[in-house]
Amino acid sequence: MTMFCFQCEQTAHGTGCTVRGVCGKTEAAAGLQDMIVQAVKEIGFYCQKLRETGRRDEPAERMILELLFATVTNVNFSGERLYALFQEAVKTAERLETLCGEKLPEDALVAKIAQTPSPLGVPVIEISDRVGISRRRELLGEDVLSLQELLMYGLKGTAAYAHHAMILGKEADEIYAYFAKALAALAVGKASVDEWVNLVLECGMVNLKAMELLDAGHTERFGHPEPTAVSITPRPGKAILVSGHDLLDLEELLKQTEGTGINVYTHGEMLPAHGYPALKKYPHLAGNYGGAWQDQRKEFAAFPGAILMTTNCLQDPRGYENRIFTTGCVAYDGVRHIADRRPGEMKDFSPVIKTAMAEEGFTGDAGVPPAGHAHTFNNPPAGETPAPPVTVGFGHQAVLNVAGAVIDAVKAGKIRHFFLIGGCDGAKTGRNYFTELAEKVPADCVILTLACGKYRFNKLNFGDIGGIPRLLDVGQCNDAYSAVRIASALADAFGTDVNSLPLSIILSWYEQKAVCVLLTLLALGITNIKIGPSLPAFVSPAVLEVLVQKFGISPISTPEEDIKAVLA
Ligand code: FSO
Ligand code: SF4
Repeated sequence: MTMFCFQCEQTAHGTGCTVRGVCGKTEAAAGLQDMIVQAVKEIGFYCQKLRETGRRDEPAERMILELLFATVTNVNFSGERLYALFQEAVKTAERLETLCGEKLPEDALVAKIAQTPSPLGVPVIEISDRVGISRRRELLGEDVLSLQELLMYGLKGTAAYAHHAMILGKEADEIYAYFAKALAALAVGKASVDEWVNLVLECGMVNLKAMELLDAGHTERFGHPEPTAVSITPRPGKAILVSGHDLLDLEELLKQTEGTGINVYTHGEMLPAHGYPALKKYPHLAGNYGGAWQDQRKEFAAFPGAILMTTNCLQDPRGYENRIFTTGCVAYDGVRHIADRRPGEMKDFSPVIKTAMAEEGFTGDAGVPPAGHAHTFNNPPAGETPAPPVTVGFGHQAVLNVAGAVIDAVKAGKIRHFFLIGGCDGAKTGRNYFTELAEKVPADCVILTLACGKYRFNKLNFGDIGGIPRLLDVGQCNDAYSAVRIASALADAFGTDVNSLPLSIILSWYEQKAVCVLLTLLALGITNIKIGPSLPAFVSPAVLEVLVQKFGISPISTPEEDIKAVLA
């Protein structure tokens, strides 16, 4: 079996991971993910056939989201769990085939590649070899492969957001209908270049819908985010750290830890939770710990309590595997997994709570960083003044509430330009660009930020412009929806379109959720986006040329040059 994966920004040598993922994914896990993706294409094909005859298979359509989410970078590393998912996928594909009374056509790409319409009955490893990127590149050529993978990674990211929304009770038929249509196209594999491009852009619009649903799910349940100062100094006491994006998991954990004396800390993409009224009301939601995902091995090792990963980004947990837990779509062999909630019930986080109680917890005086943990919090050594809090909670409602003041400040020339510096963080040294860029943004400009890339600069003091903070943290990566709402409202207020606003978008990307957010921005017609730290390996030179011609996409250069170009 030959592994080949190039779906994320840290792919080996900027071309592809071939032996073991830079993320830590094994060859076996990569092969299983290839097979799951192939099975999802077949499921999509049959879902589309059912829809064409006025039928719908809801469990299968929901399963598509879960299966694709499991193949997103840094989500599921567990051979055992991936194999179980693959088996479920195959059973579903077979059930649908019977229901449809139709088989994938003999000349469909899936059949051609796998040489059998269903993955069943062929050794796992052989299938992976037949359906993986290398084999498909031989059959499709570089550019069609590139377009298909761009579509698939957009689908994976969208599936993750739609899955979150689904858990919060928010679903839309148009999302499922699109997944069936796009996956059927990938299964048959015969679209023209224009058709692939259209499917890719449609993915962007469907992702906007998924993010809108998720926003509604969050704000209806937890209220609209409010500007909130978040402590980054630990409190003495037992502790649980919650990472990932799933606010419902956090809420249930907060409920189950009430009165236990355990303090709950947010990590990474959980930071925006502090802005939601229904979450910030818990006094034991104690603060934010650490930086972005790629620092977790050092920071989790130093955390004196239990850790819960609700979504990506997970890294190899060796050293603290006995006190870290996964849940939802996340999995790692040897790590305890909190099972899904049963209808009408909460997840049972008692193993996490029990583990936290058995750990030492933070010691020392209130407000003083405990010895040995100072570095983790960007704080001075123990005994000295703690670091100031960070402020979150600038979702669309909070920003639009002060839209009048913002518009006046722009008209009066007090705010010259908005920089949206958002996206993922990662381990590459080139990502210092984003810190330097934020630092060098002129004092009469405002920075909007979202997702985990913000940890590159969110502890710096940017001050304010006439009471409007210069750094506005819009939220998680999915809150790109809020950023779109804010930009559209500003465009309306100025009687112009988003491209004519004094607004520039500089995206840092890492995994497939960033891909679907980029597709959303492109589908909305937003041009001249800069992306970094490097361009995706799966975008071929010809496909890049299309993106450059159509949307003016460009790679980042240096902070000085980019600021100069933007403000020119
Ligand atoms: Fe970051 Fe990871 Fe939110 Fe991603 S924690 S990198 S784009 O999973 O999803 O921003
Ligand atoms: Fe490599 Fe990224 Fe794929 Fe992991 S997800 S194997 S790092 S390309």
